Amino acid sequence: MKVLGELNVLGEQMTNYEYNVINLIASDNAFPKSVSDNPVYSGHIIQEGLVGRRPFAGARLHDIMEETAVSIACEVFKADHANLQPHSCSQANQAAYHALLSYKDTILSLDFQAGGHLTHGLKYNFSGRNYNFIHYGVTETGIINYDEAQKLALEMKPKLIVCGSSSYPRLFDALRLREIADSINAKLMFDLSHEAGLMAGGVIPNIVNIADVVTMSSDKTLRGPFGGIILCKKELSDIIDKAVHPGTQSSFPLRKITGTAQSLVLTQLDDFRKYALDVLANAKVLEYTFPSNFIFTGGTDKHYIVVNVKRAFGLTGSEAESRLEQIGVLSNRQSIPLDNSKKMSDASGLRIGTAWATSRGYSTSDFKEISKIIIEALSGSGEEKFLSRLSERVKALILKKKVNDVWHPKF
Ligand code: DSN
Repeated sequence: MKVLGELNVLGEQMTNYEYNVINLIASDNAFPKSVSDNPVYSGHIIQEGLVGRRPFAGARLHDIMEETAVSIACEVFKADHANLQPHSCSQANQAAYHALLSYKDTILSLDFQAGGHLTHGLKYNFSGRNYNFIHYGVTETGIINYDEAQKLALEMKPKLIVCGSSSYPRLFDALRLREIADSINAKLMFDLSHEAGLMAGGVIPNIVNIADVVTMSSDKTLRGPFGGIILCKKELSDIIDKAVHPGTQSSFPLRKITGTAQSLVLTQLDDFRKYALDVLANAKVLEYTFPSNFIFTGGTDKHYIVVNVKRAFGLTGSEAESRLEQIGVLSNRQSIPLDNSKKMSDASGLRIGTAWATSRGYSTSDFKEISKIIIEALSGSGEEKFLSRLSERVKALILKKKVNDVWHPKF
């Protein structure tokens, strides 16, 4: 069939492309070959519903597998309960809201421009349309404005307080947020989509038991197959499970659950801890190379930095992203606080992450070279001749890595 043939060619080109760039998109990662080559379950059976209450026959083993996977997640994150069915962290957030709230209830969350996620109340998203979101932001230094969060909480009495981010590179003060939530008897939810792997690897503090509900991606720093996870307090386990099914989802592939469990087990090995430490060390190289006054919050505690490329290089985030793409480096534009841009295409920030490249074996000395290349690319005029010289330096780094390339792109 002609169309399938074309897709095959495109697929091959895409895989080739993926192996010939350095991917610094902070939400991306490479998938360990040890998992992709040795899945504990490689079948295609789907399942739905809750353990012991399935709508399909043949679920005896599924139930045991899901229970085992859930207990692994609880052990890794020291959580009371886990649900591994959400198709992604966005779906996990949807289910958490469905469990805890009614239509138009008030939620207090971190502003999108300050690093919040689109499922934390952006007006174009289901969250902004179905719930009454109010937002706290950051202070002049870029750090979360907890006093503002407290003031808004007392004034507006939200039913839920959400913290977590897509582009807030600092750890947040989980205990302060707990105190604010308790002062108005609100529930507290953390979206740890980005930092879950760093937490599982023990290189940043585990704040799971401070919240009532925690959501996360299994495919970002956690380095598992694509998907979402919800963790919660014991007393919420029933409403969270029911909010996933039948509340917001129907079936899921069983191998999503087993693949996630397998990845979670790997997070407890020394190798993973080393990877997680290297992710942080590589992000520190980025932090030290860019002048701190151009970095959102002045630095990072996680796996990425957000640079104000408008102030640093006179480029929009989108222009910077596309210039780096030309030399084989992938990153993404990012809005930042006090950014006057109305559209993402005019945003002043650029987010640069280290998880994918660290998984592919790039070390701090490689990141020194990567940082230099990025700064040279963004400082220059963008002339073709100049960029192609930088592109050669990127290629040299990629070739060097191919020698020890044991990672697959995620699937
Ligand atoms: N859009 C993802 C990110 O890049 O952070 C999160 O869903």
